[in-house]
Amino acid sequence: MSRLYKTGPERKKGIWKSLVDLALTDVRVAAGGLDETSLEAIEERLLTADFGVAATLRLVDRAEAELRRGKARGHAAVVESLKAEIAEILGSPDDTALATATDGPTVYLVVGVNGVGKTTSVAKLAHWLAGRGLRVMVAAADTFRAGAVAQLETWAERIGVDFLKGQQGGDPAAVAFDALEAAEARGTDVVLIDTAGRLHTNRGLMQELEKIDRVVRRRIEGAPHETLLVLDATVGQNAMRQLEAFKSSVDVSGIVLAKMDSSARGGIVVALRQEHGVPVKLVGTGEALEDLAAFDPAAFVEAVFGPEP
Ligand SMILES: Nc1nc2c(ncn2[C@@H]2O[C@H](COP(=O)(O)OP(=O)(O)OP(=O)(O)O)[C@@H](O)[C@H]2O)c(=O)[nH]1
Ligand SMILES: [Mg+2]
Repeated sequence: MSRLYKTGPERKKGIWKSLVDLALTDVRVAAGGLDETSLEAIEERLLTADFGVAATLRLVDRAEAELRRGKARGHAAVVESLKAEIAEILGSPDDTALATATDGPTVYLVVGVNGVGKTTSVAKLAHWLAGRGLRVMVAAADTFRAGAVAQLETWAERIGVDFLKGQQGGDPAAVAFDALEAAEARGTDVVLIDTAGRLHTNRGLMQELEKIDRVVRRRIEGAPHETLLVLDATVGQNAMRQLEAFKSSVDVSGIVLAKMDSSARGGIVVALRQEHGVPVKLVGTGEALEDLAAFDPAAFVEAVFGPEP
């Protein structure tokens, strides 16, 4: 499925295609005249698409208010009002742009539970940034899983970016520290720190992450400029719990929603923002280096209910 998304605009639209299919049917049902039944249908579809309870209620309330304003306001008006409400939840495009340092290296710390796509996302992001002419370094602060360092090193070689590693089983905070030292010395533009997968319920590993974060903060003022939580788009509402838990340890500034190519439920983007105020900034759409897109709120809003009937 990942091969579906090949080029620019088509690829962008493609990311949210399945979500469109889901919501479209019900709003079309509503075209003949929105009533309680169609409101319920919209509610059900939003929940199925992972918008979450809070955002769903907010959206259905808005649709209901539109409905009360008069029968003349038909399907198109309801869709427009829902779009406006979603746009309001998602906020301005500035919120979804990656922050950069004003001086010295920009540092992104990449975190998340096991197997969600952290290392792949680091590689994709490094590839993207390097393609824009930036000098990039990837740091393997996953000293825990055997093979993790080699995995990142292989990507770094392929992309042609700087790579820094520590000792297997060593202190990941020390790797992060060394990476920042090296980045400053070499004039690196962006440092991407890949961390080990950790279950948010494992207190010891969460404390280790807090230490990495502390070391980065002390070493470079303003860093990390982004703490990116990678979430697997296929896990549904469990993503909310992961965000909640990581937020209590580190200052999660943005989300990389990986594996969106395998999920039909992109509403999680809205749920995460509505319930935790954290924006999705990047979307992973496959296993290849090119399969990463900047999250575009306007494109998302346009795609959710599909083209005008
Ligand atoms: N389809 C799809 N697969 C992905 C995507 N991102 C990552 N993967 C795959 O998911 C698997 C795990 O990816 P990794 O990047 O190793 O995940 P990780 O979070 O670094 O894993 P740990 O370091 O073990 O916690 C790999 O097989 C990746 O190819 C994506 O956007 N789409
Ligand atoms: Mg990894």
